[in-house]
Amino acid sequence: MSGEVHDMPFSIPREEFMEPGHTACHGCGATLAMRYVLKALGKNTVVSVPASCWAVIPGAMPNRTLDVPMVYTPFAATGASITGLRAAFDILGKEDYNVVGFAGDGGTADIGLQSLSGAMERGHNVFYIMYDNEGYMNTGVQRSGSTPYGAETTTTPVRAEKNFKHQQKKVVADLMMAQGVPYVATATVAYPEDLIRKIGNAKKIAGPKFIQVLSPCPTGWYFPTEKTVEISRMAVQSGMFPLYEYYDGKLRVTKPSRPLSIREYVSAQDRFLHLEDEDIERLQVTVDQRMKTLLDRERETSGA
Ligand SMILES: Cc1ncc(C[n+]2csc(CCOP(=O)(O)OP(=O)(O)O)c2C)c(N)n1
Repeated sequence: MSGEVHDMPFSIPREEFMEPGHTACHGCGATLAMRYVLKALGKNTVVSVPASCWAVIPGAMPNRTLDVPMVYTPFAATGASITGLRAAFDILGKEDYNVVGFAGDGGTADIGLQSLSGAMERGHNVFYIMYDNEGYMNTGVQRSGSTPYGAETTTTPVRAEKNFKHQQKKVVADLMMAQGVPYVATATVAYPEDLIRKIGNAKKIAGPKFIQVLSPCPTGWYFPTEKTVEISRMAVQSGMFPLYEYYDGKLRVTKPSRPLSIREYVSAQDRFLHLEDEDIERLQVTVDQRMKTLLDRERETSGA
């Protein structure tokens, strides 16, 4: 296993709850995210999925790729649907079932944010997994609140002017931490051990749990399909997507052991092809500031 995140001995559960034959694009990071989440949670799990890539990935009936029950929910309503499902499972005496919302970044950072925030605030025993591919990918690579500064999308087309996304990424995990959600973490598909271990920790908390999983998208980020895991790892090493875990009021941040520059990260994806030195520098400054804020918070909450 990689020494990047954890050097503890760890074994990934062998059982699979995703069958071959899904309809995702080649190299889809979001399929890995689902596969690892289900490995960590096991068969007593029900998944609620809103309009998104994951609404089409399982295929049309009678085909299916998941070996657990799945509910399709309206785009804005993942938070509401998981609290309803939780109540129903509890009434049926199935308290041991994991109820999981599994939504994209558009469905989480944008249209579903109030539903998510309400569900977390009401304190239900649910998981919310945001698979973050940094855009509305299922409908043709439109920008979302979670798209990073500098990225080209079909609604921020570069063409002749510098018309890329000029706003910074809205990080929903940071919002959830600020809201005081009992368990919040970030993870990515390059580090399955880290993701599975975090879900194991989250499981011990009988309340709301939010995990944001960076899930690179070769179709919308414009990189070769075999590089999904590599790009995901580079996002962590460059500080573009820091890995952390927050519970018991304490923040623990993973410091990249082989730091990369933002220039190295953006150079690997054509969605950033048009960026000039000053744009990359602006992104680097923001990334450094956010890392400093997280490390300061870690120090404060650890009492050190
Ligand atoms: C109320 C509503 N508005 C718009 C849509 C159209 N729609 C379906 S999927 C989607 C994009 C979803 O983006 P995201 O949540 O980021 O998931 P991804 O497609 O990237 O997996 C949109 C806009 C819809 N289904 N419902």
